[in-house]
Amino acid sequence: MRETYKYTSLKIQGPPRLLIKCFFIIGGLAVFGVLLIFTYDNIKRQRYESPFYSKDYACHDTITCRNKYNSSSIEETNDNSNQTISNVAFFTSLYSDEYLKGTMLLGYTIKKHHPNHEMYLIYFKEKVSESTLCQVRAMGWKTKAIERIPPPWEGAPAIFIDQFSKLQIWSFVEFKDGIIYLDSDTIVVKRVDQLFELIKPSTGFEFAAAPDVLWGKDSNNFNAGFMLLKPDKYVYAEMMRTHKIKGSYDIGFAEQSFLNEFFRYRYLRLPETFNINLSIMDLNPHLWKMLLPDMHVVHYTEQKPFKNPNPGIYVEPYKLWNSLYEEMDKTMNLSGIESICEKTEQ
Ligand SMILES: [Mn+2]
Repeated sequence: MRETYKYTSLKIQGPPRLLIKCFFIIGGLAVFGVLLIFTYDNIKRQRYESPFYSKDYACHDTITCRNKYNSSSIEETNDNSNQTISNVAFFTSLYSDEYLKGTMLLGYTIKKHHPNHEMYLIYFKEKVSESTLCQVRAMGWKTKAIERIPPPWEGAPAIFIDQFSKLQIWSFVEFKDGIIYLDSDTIVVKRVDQLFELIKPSTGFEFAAAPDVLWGKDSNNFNAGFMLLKPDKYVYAEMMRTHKIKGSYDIGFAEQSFLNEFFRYRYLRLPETFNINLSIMDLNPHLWKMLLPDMHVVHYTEQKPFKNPNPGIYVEPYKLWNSLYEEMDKTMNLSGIESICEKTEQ
């Protein structure tokens, strides 16, 4: 009898235990899932609660910023006004002598495709030597000393700590029809000045950039190494105010994160061929060959040929850079420029 009892009690008690276990496991998973959705939802919502879209409205273009700053001086410009070449310019930045070679080649490739455009280089007086300035001027860069804009709070990686300074380009309002900004680790392989058409007043656009490729993946953010922009003092004033709002963007990517938040709903997305990021090679080396005929600008993000001569996986991009550098050397006599400039410094 006892044994039968044991047997039956086990039989009765077994399945409920299993059910209870299952109930707890499923219940646990459900709670975890809900928490996950809740967290994700909160992260997502934070973006819309960002100060950039709050009641303390941040303006993002010439019209809204002029209204915000209560200016009555809204000039009517129309597309028939002659866009002279002096109203537009190319810009780059040089924050240390280390990037001299990059700046020289960028200048050479801009001039090769745009012989009549002006080129400006922004730099820090305390960080760039006279010899370097002399050499970039010989390449055709007009030099403009600027003040450094430091990262507004802690956390910007060392390689990006000077990058907020490039925001000053928005203050150069003499180039009212537009500026094309390029990092000094880029080269131009096809003309890009047709882009100025995209920001004529009738289009309603004032800012354009190409998507970033991050760790071999396409990104929702644009890359700030190539930008088409319209300088404006009110937009600039708003940038100077909003970039200091702590926590409103990821300081880890410095000015690029800030600009992405600032222009998130207003930027014109350019094809990636206007900013071919070296990291497409991590994604798929075949892409390089496929995109080569369409490339306008190549951006040596991950590895700079002028800092690291070993190409690693970037054989094709390095070939391109080196062949253009040789071409420049033959045309410009770089060692001649260098020796003249070194004399100037003494
Ligand atoms: Mn760069």
